[in-house]
Amino acid sequence: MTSTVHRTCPLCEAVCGLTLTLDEGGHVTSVRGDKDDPFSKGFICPKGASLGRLDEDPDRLRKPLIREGDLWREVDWDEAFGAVKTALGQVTDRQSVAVYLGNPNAHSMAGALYGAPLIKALGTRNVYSASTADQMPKHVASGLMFGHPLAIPVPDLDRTDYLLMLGANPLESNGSLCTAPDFPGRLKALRRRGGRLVVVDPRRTRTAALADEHVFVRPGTDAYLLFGLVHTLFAEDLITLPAVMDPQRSEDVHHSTPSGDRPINRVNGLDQVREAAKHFPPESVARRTGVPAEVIVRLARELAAARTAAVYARIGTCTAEFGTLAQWLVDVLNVLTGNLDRPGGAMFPKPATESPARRASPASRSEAMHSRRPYQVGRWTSRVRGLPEANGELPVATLADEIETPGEGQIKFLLTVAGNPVLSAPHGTRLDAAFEQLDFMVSVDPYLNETTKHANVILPPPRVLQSGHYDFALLGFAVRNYTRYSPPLLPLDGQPSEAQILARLAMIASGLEGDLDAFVIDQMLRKATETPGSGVEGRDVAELRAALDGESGGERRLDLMLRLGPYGEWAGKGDLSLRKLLDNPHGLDLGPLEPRLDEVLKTASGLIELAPPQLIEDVDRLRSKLDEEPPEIVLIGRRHLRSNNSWLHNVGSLVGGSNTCTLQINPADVARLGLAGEAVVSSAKGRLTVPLEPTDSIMPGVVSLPHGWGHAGSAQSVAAEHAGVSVNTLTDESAVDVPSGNAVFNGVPVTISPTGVITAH
Ligand SMILES: Nc1nc2c(c(=O)[nH]1)N[C@H]1C(S)=C(S)[C@@H](COP(=O)(O)OP(=O)(O)OC[C@H]3O[C@@H](n4cnc5c(=O)[nH]c(N)nc54)[C@H](O)[C@@H]3O)O[C@H]1N2
Ligand SMILES: Nc1nc2c(c(=O)[nH]1)N[C@H]1C(S)=C(S)[C@@H](COP(=O)(O)OP(=O)(O)OC[C@H]3O[C@@H](n4cnc5c(=O)[nH]c(N)nc54)[C@H](O)[C@@H]3O)O[C@H]1N2
Ligand code: SF4
Ligand SMILES: [Mo]
Repeated sequence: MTSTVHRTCPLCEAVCGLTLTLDEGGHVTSVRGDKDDPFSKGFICPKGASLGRLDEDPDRLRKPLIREGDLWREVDWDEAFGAVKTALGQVTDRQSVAVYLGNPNAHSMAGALYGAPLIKALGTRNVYSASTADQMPKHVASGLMFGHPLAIPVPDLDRTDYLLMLGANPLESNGSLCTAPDFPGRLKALRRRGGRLVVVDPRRTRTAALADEHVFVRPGTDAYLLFGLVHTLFAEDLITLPAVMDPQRSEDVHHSTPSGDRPINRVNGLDQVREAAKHFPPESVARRTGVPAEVIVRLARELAAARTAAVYARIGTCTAEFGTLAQWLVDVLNVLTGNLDRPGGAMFPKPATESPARRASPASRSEAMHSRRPYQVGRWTSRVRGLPEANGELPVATLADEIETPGEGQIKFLLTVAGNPVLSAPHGTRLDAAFEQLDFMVSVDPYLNETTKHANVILPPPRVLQSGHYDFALLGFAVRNYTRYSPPLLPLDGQPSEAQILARLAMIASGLEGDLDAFVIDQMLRKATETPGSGVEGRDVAELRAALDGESGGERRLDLMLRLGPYGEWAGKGDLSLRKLLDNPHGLDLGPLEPRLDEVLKTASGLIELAPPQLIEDVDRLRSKLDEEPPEIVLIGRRHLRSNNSWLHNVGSLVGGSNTCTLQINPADVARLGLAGEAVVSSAKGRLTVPLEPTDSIMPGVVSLPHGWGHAGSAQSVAAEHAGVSVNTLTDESAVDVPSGNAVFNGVPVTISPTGVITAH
């Protein structure tokens, strides 16, 4: 007897619904797109189609491992947790403990629900994650402008008339910080309805090929380009939104209540932005970016003239020297063109599990407003390099410093959860050596890989199909409001769920006994019953707790969040609950995005802070390099549709073909440098020999190497055969985006020489 089941694909941000066929033994016999999913409507990509093979990869760990010297011993769960407990018990200073949370935490219920309690239980400020190798600039820009690091507007893809996209390649990545299953189809639909798509990228990507226009840009210079656009809007008086007024020059200062169509002052700092932009006229910016001045001027005019438009920028612009400035300017443009928070523009999603506090009405907020501390970065700094904290994390670019440098607070104990920083962090090769110096390391990971091989204990989560799935994080960036829950499809067979693994680690770290979920639920309920407008204000905690459904603590917490959410049965505006999601296994459409700026804004002023002082200060750094001569050759990254950072290279159907670790290089550079076949790429940090892939789709003076490779000698048999090299041998951890501390992967200066000829860098 086979069975047909439905679940969300956990492999990327597109959250596609999948329909799986399982045989009697619980093996996946087919994977298709779920046609009845109202969001993904049957879309699937090659990764989703391989979910069965990934789920049953024979190299996945099934039992915990303890390392003794170079040998690994399979142990039972109690022994594994016992070893962690003993080692943590010997730690006298909790600041010598560090945790690193990798990307799949954004895709798992365990990561979303247990990551924060685990960090709290560890009681350390040494918190690192893939976020500072990724989107931290966006959080910082949003935190400073809108008052909350998760107030991230997304392009209203299905309705916009004009999309300016920088440093993103959704035809390979399927989208990021913009959850949109079938991103390619949505872009085609945009063009079909007469809309215009402009892509800015140093490579003519598949996304660029699909666009109306592709603009080549010199890596790392997007902030200049965006400032050139802002400059033009001011210079040509193209700031069209009547509602945007500068309260500093207005009688009618803020805090007007939202009412109908009456224009409201919502913006602070217009003058400062205008002043800052004066330094970036299109002609100067053109020299730096390689984008002709007339193109910059035309793009600004087009943006302003479009009926609706959105600017969207992703990893190519984030992991760069001026990542936060670029992310800030993206939303400055969305504001100045009147496109923030309106249909067809850049809008704030309203996810089903959003907490009551996030959407407190302006009226109930006004009191709290004055006592609230504004969003801040750098509340503390890292010990060795003094880099700023952001969102409670320190930059992964300084993890090696903190392990290697003796003194109070030196990291001696490391916990990694779903991360592979040896391959993913800037200059990860240094971490490879640094991890050897640790007293103890624990990894929660299904694979023995480049990072986890340094661990003393590896705790593997169960198979994908044994885990429940809810996209707590990603649905907050969805281009339509939507919700879907996938319960576990197969029983656990005596091993703990990943949620239980993380919860048990948290209990070990806190030294407390009891049920972590019950504790969290009570805390949330107490807060909600005290929050005006939560829908349960004044109600009895015990009674509410007893009403919750769910087979596990995680499910009960999901039920609580859904009920308290904006569509929840307790919030009074809907009837969402876990039960309702279980009854609707294909997911539920919750409608198009709606304007909601008043709910979202959490700044102390109650206004959009268009010119946060920290960012205006960083503009000086940008200005100081405006006339700098660019390096002769710079390195950037890229992604491939059949890959996923460092960890899908062990699935045979996904490696090979065009998914290989090659150096894309312009044929003019190949000829100029006298290269053939392979070449040696050198940076300030390292050197690699790589096969060349000459292509005129990349700008001269720019080369591209994907990340996540470098599996030589891996315990994963397929990955070892397709080893490739790690680009993060070359990247430089000493370079960071200043406001966010984010890693710089794009625009790394390199030299290239024929094999056999080594040039000094
Ligand atoms: N040069 C360069 N470097 C980059 C980037 C780049 O563009 N260029 N991109 C950066 C970006 S955007 C990111 S997000 C980071 C990613 O950085 P990381 O998160 O450190 O790296 P991943 O390769 O995603 O590693 C994921 C790990 O999680 C494990 N895993 C998979 N599923 C699960 C699960 O369900 N539970 C658990 N516990 N573990 C699981 C995998 O085996 C793997 O070890 O890399 C960054 N590094
Ligand atoms: N198939 C697949 N999907 C993935 C992943 C994967 O590894 N494989 N990883 C996931 C993760 S963790 C993330 S964060 C997302 C990322 O999602 P995207 O942001 O869409 O990532 P990329 O496909 O790397 O596209 C980045 C583009 O930026 C360009 N670029 C490089 N430098 C610059 C620059 O300085 N300026 C500009 N304007 N462009 C530049 C690159 O050429 C590339 O085309 O993808 C996710 N989805
Ligand atoms: S696009 Fe992403 S979510 Fe959809 S099937 Fe592919 S990997 Fe899964
Ligand atoms: Mo990422």
